[in-house]
Amino acid sequence: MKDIAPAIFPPNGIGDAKPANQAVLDWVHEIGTLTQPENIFWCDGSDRENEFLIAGSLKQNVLIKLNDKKIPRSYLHRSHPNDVARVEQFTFICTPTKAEAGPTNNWSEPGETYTKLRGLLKGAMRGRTMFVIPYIMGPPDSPLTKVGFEITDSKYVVLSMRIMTRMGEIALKRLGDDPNAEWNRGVHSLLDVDPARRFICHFPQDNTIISVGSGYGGNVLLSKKCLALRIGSYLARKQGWMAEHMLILGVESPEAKKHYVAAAFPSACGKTNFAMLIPPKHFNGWKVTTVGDDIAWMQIRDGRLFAVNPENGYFGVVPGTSYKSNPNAMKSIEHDTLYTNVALTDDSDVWWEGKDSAPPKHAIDWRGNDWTPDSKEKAAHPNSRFATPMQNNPVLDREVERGEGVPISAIIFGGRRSDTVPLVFQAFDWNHGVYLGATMASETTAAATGEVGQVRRDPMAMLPFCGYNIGDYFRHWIGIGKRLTNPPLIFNVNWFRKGTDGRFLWPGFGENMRVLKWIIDRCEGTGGAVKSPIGWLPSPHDLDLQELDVQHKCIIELLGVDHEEWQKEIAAHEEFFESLGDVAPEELQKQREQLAARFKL
Ligand code: OXD
Ligand code: MN
Repeated sequence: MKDIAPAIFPPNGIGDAKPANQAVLDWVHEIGTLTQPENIFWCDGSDRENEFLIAGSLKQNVLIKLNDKKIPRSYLHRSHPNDVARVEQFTFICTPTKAEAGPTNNWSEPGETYTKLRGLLKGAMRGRTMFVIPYIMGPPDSPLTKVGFEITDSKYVVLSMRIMTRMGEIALKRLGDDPNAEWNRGVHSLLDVDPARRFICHFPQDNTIISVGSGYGGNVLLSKKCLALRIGSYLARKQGWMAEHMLILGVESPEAKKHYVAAAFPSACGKTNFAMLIPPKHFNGWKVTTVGDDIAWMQIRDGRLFAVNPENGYFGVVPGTSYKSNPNAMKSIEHDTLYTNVALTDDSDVWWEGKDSAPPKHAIDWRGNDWTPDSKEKAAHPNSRFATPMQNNPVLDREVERGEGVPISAIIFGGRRSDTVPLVFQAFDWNHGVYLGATMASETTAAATGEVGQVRRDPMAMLPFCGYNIGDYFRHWIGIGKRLTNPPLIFNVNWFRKGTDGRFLWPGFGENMRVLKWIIDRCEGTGGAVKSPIGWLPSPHDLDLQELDVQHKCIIELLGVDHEEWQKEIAAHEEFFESLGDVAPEELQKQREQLAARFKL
C-alpha cells in the first residue's frame, strides 16, 4: 500500500476553507504554481471533511478499515517498506552559517537547499490533490501557542494531523488577517518515496520546513519533531522559553497534593508508558495523570517553570504495548485510532509483537505479506505506530488545556543504560542538572534508522531535535536557570540497568511509581538521601519498596556507583564534549572537573 494516490474531488462545502490572511494565500499560490497539483483542498478539520477523506482513502487503498466491533472507527496504513522511521542522515538545519546549526546537526546552505528542493518539488503534485492544513500547537488560549500551515499531497498526513494537532478553523482564528503575523510554513510532498530523494529541511530563520520523499510520521507530520522541537527550540531561545523532548505528568497523593513532573527520555525509552503509569496496589490513592507524552513547551512565570503540551494526540510505538505494560495506552488505542505498519489479522483486528493475546495463526504482516508464527520476519514493524487523540486517554490530566501551563516541580532525565547509571539520583543544583542532561546517553532503538543497541550521547534527548548549535542550547538552559527563583529539582533515572547475569534489575512500568514517589518526597523536602560523587542518592530505606518482589541485593546493585565504571563514564563525557569542538559552555566543563574531583575525595 502506498500513499501516492490520484486527486480527489470534494463536493461543495468540503475543501474550501480558504483563510483570509493574504500572506498564507500568497504562499499557497507560490507552492501551487511550483508543484502543479490537480486541485487545492483547503482543510477545516470538520467531521464531515474527515469522513470524506477517510472514504476516499479507503477507496484508494491508502487505508484499510479495521473491525468496527473490536476497534471502532480505526484504520490501518502501511508505509513504504523503505520508509519506516525518522531519517537523521537526511535531516538538515539550514541556517545561514554552519556554526549556527552546530556540531550535532547536518547543515546545508539555505540558498542552495531551496534551489535543490524547488527542483524536486517542480510539478511533483501533478495529478494529485494538494491539501492545505491549518493547525495550532498548544492550548487555544496559551501565550506559547503557535500557528502552522502544512501543505501536503498525502491524505494519511491530513488524517494524522487532525489527531495530532488542533486543526482547522481554530488556527485561522488565531492567525487572523495580519500578513505580518508569525506562523510556520510547512511543505510536504511524497514525491515518489525514493530514499535517494528524501530530505527533511528546516529553515529556522524563515520559520519554514520542507520535507520530501517520505510518508513516515516523524518525517512528515511537520507539527511534531519539525515545528514543535527543531524550529520550536530555535524560536524558544530567541523568545526566552524552552521547547523540550519531554513528557509531562501529574502526581497526586491520597491527600490531593499535586506535583507536575517533566521527563526527557530518548525516543522509544518508555516516555508514553511513564506518562500513563498506573501506581501499584501498594500506592492506593495515588494518581498519575498525563499532560503530554513527548513534547513540553515551558515558560517562566513568577520565577517557576510552567509547561504545556503543544500536541493534541499521541504518536506512539506499538510493539510491546499491552495491558501489562501500559493499560491506559491500550484503552486509548481501542477506538478512533490510526495504526501504521502493524499486522492485520484475518478478522481485521490488529496484532503486534508483545500484545497480550497469543499470536494469530495467520495474519498479514506490516509489508502486506502472509505471516504465521513460524515466519522469520516480525509481523509488526518494530517502529510501527499508533496515532490517537489525547482525549482517548483515561488518565488525561484535567489541566491539559490550561493556557499558562502546569507548574513543574521536577525535571527527570533518563536513558537506556545496561550499566554505570543508578536507578535514580538527584543533581546538587540547576547547573549540575544541566550537566546530567547534557551528558545523557542511551542505547539506540528502532525509532530512527541505524544500528540498534549502541550507546550514544543524547543531550536532554534533543540530539536529533535541537534546531541550532547545541553549545548555545546548553547556554540557554544555564540562562533559564539564572532567571528561575524557584527552579524544578533535577533528577536522573535509569530503568534499564542489568545485573551480572544480563537480566534487568528493575521491573519498571508501574513500579517506577516508587522512584517517582522519592522524587516527590525530595520536592516536598521529606525524602532522605546520601551524598555521592554523582549526586544525591536514595538509600534503599528512602525508597518505598514494600510489596515489591525484588531482592535486596538487586536494589543495592541498582543504586550502586562503581568507581571504575564512572572513571570510564567521565572520560566518555570528556570525549563527547571534545567531539563537539569548543562549543560547550565553561560551566559544563567546570561541572565535569568537579565530578571527577568528587571521586577523589
Ligand atoms: C518519536 C520519536 O516518534 O522521538 O516521538 O522518535
Ligand atoms: Mn519523541
